[in-house]
Amino acid sequence: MAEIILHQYVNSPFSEKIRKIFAHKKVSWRSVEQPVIMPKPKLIPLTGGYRRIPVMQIGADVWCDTGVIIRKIDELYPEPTIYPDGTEAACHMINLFADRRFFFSTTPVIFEKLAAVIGKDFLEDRSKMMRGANFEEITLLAPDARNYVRAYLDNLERSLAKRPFILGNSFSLADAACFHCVWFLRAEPTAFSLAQKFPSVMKWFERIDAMGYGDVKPMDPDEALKIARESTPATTPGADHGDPNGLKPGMRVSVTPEDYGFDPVTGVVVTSSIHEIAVEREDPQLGKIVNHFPKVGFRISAA
Ligand SMILES: N[C@@H](CCC(=O)N[C@@H](CS)C(=O)NCC(=O)O)C(=O)O
Repeated sequence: MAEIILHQYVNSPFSEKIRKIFAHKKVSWRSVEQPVIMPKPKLIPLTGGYRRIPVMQIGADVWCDTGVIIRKIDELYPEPTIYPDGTEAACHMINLFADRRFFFSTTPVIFEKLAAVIGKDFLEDRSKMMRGANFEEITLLAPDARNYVRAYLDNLERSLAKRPFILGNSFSLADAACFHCVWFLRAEPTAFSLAQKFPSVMKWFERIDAMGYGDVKPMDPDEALKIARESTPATTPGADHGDPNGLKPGMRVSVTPEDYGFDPVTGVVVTSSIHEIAVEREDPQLGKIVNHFPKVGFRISAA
């Protein structure tokens, strides 16, 4: 198999979730540092428009969104599991909660202080990405967000006082998912002080922080593009015979995030399942690329 490449940046919380799964499964991977704001000229040819981070590449196959990245890593490296003791359903529900509620409660708390120093370019980029939302006004949300973050941390504290990990004695996807939110709080000292009031959360945080990132070596973005150009997508065609909307291989569709970063990716369906859709595109620089997306959280429409 071609190498696993993660397109990411150091300060990206969603990448941190994936880095911890790499650590748990002792995966060897390559890290390509991508820009924090648009333009991303060495990412977009791989994704066909999708701008969010992280993105995982293996040859000419590219996985967009951690929802589908996690499932691919787990398919390649099932052991050690990220779903100990039959906790797969609980893990995915907690993962969704962490991405959609916990993470979005941490951002106003952090940016209340950081907005003044972070630079106009970043704020403008994120306001555009959120379409309509004014990222500079995020500080107005901070008081309520602080209440939410404390409540989520208190829920964690109550479990972690009794056991080392969120779902029991072993690390799981639930830990990686909630860890990335607390890790993001550490970007700003007063935000992190909310978490520091919870002793068992802090012990858990330090334990996961110490896990490292697996066996990682940096890669130049041009090398990743060359690998994509010289590879052929490895995805085999397949159909989801139970698809409730009649989606079939060969259909031309656009796939767009439902929440932010509304850049559609258009291609021909190669395969689909309950959890994933994969579309093939012809990229002018790279040739054939297959992009994989989770079905949860994305809008699929005929193109
Ligand atoms: N649902 C996405 C969310 C990814 C996300 O929001 N990532 C942040 C960085 S941690 C992002 O893309 N921010 C905008 C950017 O980097 O351009 C996932 O699970 O991958």
